[in-house]
Amino acid sequence: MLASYRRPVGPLSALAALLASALLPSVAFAGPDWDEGPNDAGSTLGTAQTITTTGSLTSVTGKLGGPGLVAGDFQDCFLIQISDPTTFSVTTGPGTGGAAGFNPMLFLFRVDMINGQMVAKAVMANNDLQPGNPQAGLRQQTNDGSGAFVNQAGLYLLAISGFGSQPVNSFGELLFNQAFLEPGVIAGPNQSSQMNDYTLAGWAQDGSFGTYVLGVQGVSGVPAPGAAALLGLAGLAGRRRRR
Ligand SMILES: [Ca+2]
Ligand SMILES: [Ca+2]
Repeated sequence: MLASYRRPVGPLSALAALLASALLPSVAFAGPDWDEGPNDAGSTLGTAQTITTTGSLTSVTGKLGGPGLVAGDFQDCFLIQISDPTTFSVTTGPGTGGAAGFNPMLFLFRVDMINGQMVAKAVMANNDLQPGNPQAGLRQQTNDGSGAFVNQAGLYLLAISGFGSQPVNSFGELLFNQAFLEPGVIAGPNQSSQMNDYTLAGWAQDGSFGTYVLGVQGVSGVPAPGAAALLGLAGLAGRRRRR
């Protein structure tokens, strides 16, 4: 009986089929877009927003709200999956705006496990794409001579702030080579010989703020099993250490 079952073809489904056949050829393939939405993406690994879209990601829209009654909003952090390091790029672009003078900076961190703790380790930073252009961008390779680059696919933390606000380690030391403040420079981690902690612990100060749209390539949503496994691993390690 199942083989003879057919959906009734009414005017509506016929119209839907017609629309689908008319629309399909003109719909360009594009990955999904992510919107920060009303729940603020935080400033640390623990409070980052996890991007969970299926497949490749095209854009991220969000807002740095600036000063607040309870807590300010000067940095937004997102957990992403870099799926293709060779084509990886993130660029602030048309659509940015908000408060006058908003001048975005971008930072990338590798999510890793150190002594059973999930940490975000400094990879690269950029302030201005080129002289006269305050928009920021990241790609696979740095160009400050550090040799830092996105060497493998996996879980990363992407952070955006406004000029003046940059990440520090638990000692309050700036995580990135300050050459990143020069237009056109994508810089790696701080080259100081004194540095021995390259993990994100906080932010040096507040910066400018506004709305933003990030154009993204080589990135996808974080696969649920991967994130769960990583978090599970952290929990397991924590339990082991307490014995
Ligand atoms: Ca925000
Ligand atoms: Ca900038």
